[in-house]
Amino acid sequence: MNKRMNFMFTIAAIAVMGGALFGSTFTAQLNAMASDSNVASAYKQIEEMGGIELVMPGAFAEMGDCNSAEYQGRTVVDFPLTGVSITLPTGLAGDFNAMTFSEQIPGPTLRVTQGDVVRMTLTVPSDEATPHGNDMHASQVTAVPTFGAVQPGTSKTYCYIAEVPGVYKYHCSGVDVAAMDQHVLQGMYGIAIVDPIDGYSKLMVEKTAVNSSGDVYRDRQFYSGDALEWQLQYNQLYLTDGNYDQGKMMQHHHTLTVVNGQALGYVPNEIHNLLNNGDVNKNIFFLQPWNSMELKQYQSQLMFSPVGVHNRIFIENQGNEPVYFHIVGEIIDRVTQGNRVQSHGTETWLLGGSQNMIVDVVYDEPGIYVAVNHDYAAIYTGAASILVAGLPLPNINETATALGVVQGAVDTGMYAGVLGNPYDAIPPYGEQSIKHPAKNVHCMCSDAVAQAQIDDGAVPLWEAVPAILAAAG
Ligand SMILES: [Cu+2]
Repeated sequence: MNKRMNFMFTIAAIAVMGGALFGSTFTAQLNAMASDSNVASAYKQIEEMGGIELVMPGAFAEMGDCNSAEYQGRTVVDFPLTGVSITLPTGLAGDFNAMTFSEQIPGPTLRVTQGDVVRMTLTVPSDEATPHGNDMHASQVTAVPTFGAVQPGTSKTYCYIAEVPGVYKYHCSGVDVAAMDQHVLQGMYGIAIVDPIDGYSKLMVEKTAVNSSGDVYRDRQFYSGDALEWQLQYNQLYLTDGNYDQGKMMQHHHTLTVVNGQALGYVPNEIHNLLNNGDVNKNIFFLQPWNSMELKQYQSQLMFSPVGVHNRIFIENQGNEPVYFHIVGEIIDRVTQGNRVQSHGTETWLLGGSQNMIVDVVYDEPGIYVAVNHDYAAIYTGAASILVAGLPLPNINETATALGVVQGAVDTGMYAGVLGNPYDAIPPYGEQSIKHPAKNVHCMCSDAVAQAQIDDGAVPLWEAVPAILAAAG
């Protein structure tokens, strides 16, 4: 047996022994649970088992009762969702039969502060063909019956304390787990952001400088915890003729890779073509599947940031395949999971399924940056999202000046001062959010949800841009 094999054998032996030990302890624990009077001693045994203590309390919790004495003195945040099936476009593969939370993919983002109580209600309309459920990863309550099926024509409410800061997936649990893959991969997912109770840490960025003697030295720069914020959720669509194809899912043979529900949803559209190239038909980017103002809320949009500003991106891998998150042209300044820093100064960070992170980044140079899943199959099927930092495009600067709308860009240091940032890429504001100067209507959602964005002040560019052009003659 060579050295490596020997090492492997040792690992295997420890694993087997560990399994046997854990098994016997677990059996003793179950016996202790048999009568109520033994519950206290069961807890004590678990406590004595060390690390298990961190994981097990959820197994003893009652279904998220909303009258718990523990909730007194805490802020209670309501989070109502509706489980509803609608038809939505894919851009590259025809329409598809989507399942949604509240007519949008992803579902609405919940944002609370660590220690808040979430009161979550899922309603399934009576004309919906299937039950749905809601599994919230930010909770620590018993999965059964809390996340169980909600029948059409009924609703279910449960409560929990958001104890741990970070980003968390929530998703449909199908019909008591049956068809859960279908419901999630057809669109029933979203995130909860739990802000740390004592706020976000300031950001340190590695830089160098040259002193007066000509020596290069380390020049770390610090940014406040306040940030311009984004949300990016990665998933796949597995489709045949607009319907979910489980066979393709089993083979990890995706049809499209979606970011916030849309493949290539953050690339230029004909508005940008016009502003930069003087012609709606002269594409800037080689893949522009949502290239028309006629597409309304589905037309692709770009993301804009000023240079030198702390950006905070909440990222979740909602899907079935890994996400190798990378920003072409940038180094990620910080990666945080939960409320613990995982890395400073890294090129790419890997997210497995149902895993999340907070990426902090500052763009130093005006230019065009592309957030990708650095898996080539994912990039070319949808996971390329473009962010323009600063005001790097002389043509747009000139065109916007000619149209008399450039001042907003100059004032804010980014084109969002003219065009706004896409509504669905921006999470609800928290205490340390730098507000975007404007939002434009953008979502993989029904017309009713798009209208709600307009009612919230978002600009429908398909109306605003032709009006500006007409006014400019
Ligand atoms: Cu469902």
